[in-house]
Amino acid sequence: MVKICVLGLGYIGLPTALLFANSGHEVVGVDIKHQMVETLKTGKMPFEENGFQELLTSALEKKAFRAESQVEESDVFLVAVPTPFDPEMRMADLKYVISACEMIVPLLRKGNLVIIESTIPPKTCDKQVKQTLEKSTFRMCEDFYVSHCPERAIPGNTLHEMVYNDRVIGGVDEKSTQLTAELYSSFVKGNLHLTTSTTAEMIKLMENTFRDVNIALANEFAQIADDYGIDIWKAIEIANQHPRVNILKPGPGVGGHCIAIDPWFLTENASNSSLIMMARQINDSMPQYVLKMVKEVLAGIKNPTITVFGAAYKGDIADTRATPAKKFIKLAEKEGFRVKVYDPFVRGWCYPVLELNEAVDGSDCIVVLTDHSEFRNMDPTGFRNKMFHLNVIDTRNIINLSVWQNSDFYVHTIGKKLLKLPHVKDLEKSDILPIVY
Ligand code: SAJ
Repeated sequence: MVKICVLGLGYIGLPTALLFANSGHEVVGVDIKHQMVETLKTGKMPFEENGFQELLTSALEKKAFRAESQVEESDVFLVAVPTPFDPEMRMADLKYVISACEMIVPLLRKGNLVIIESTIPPKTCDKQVKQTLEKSTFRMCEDFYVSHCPERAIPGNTLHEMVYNDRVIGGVDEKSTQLTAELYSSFVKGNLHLTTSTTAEMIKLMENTFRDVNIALANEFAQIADDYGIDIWKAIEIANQHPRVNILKPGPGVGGHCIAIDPWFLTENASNSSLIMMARQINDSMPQYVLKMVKEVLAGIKNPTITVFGAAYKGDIADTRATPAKKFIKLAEKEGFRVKVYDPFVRGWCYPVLELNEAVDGSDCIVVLTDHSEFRNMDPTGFRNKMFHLNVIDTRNIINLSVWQNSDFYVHTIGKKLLKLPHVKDLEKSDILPIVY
């Protein structure tokens, strides 16, 4: 058993701390957010996901986990604080990682292991982390050890992926790697891939960049398909039958705290990264593309109201970090649209999230932005008497086309041109612009 101090009790730090606590270690979880620590002290999870509460209850019963506001002397320090993106510089902002390392400095002892789980640009362990920790009297690789063990779990299925996914473990030297691998083997059931810290830093960023670039490709395909009037979803389905092709899904853009940000950590100091930057640009421009669809569908309608279905950045979670919905709503409001929002998971967002009936009342168009399961199975019959015009724009291709069409809705799907006129009750046909989607 070792004593582990986890700095940062967010979406990754807290479940990681609890997994270690349930695997026979003594864990102290530290966060600068006082409220978070207080909530944990009462035995409650500050945020919910499948299995989190049970894990906390069991760790507390074993007396293996404590939440505190101050860092304590330990055998292992695990840093899982956020790495924000500095949009002006297009660089990783390492202030929290460095400040966490600074908190460790006065408590550092000979033989300690410091693990960075936070996402960091290549060379961070070798340079900034080393530099900060060596403000103590100790030297890296002689007195203390450092490694990068990036988190790779997907929000929505965090616990399962933390336990069963393979892990990448990169130490600043062999001993750091070995010590870290030994520790993680206490709960990880996937394979442990041992490498150097810089390679591990690069691998994590490559994984998310790979996904971003491939989503950008799908988004570009969708726009080309709209130009040609073909169904991109059918085309992708058929193309993906090829044994070496796996095209991802188009959508309203890329959200979350990782995929929309990590590519910039890779490019910040790179001499050639035009493809990665271009992919970022394509994905970031998707809310504009969706707005263009809305404008075409609602052309000619006075004082249009739209209803956004989905504020979360992806399906069946309440997470709104960097959600494309926010940019879309901002742009739509600037264009003069009145915007109402419905999301079955999200509460207390920067825009009011309404109940379903209130959100569709008086609306001219529903815009589905998130792939929540509820939207897949939704029957819109009840909206008919509430909405002003029966249009729906599906940016995820998830709604049941025939059910919505049977309810008299005009369905417009991204990447799937539908050559029909929009549903406009109160206009002469001659006033209506030809519809493209
Ligand atoms: N998206 C699409 N089309 C797709 C797939 C996703 O538009 O075909 C969109 C989603 O709707 C969402 C965004 O991309 O807005 C990101 O969602 P995601 O499910 O791809 O990824 P995240 O951000 O929830 O989690 C990712 C994961 N990384 C990879 O799959 C390579 C996860 O494993 C990482 O742990 C996580 O980033 C992280 O923390 O880095």
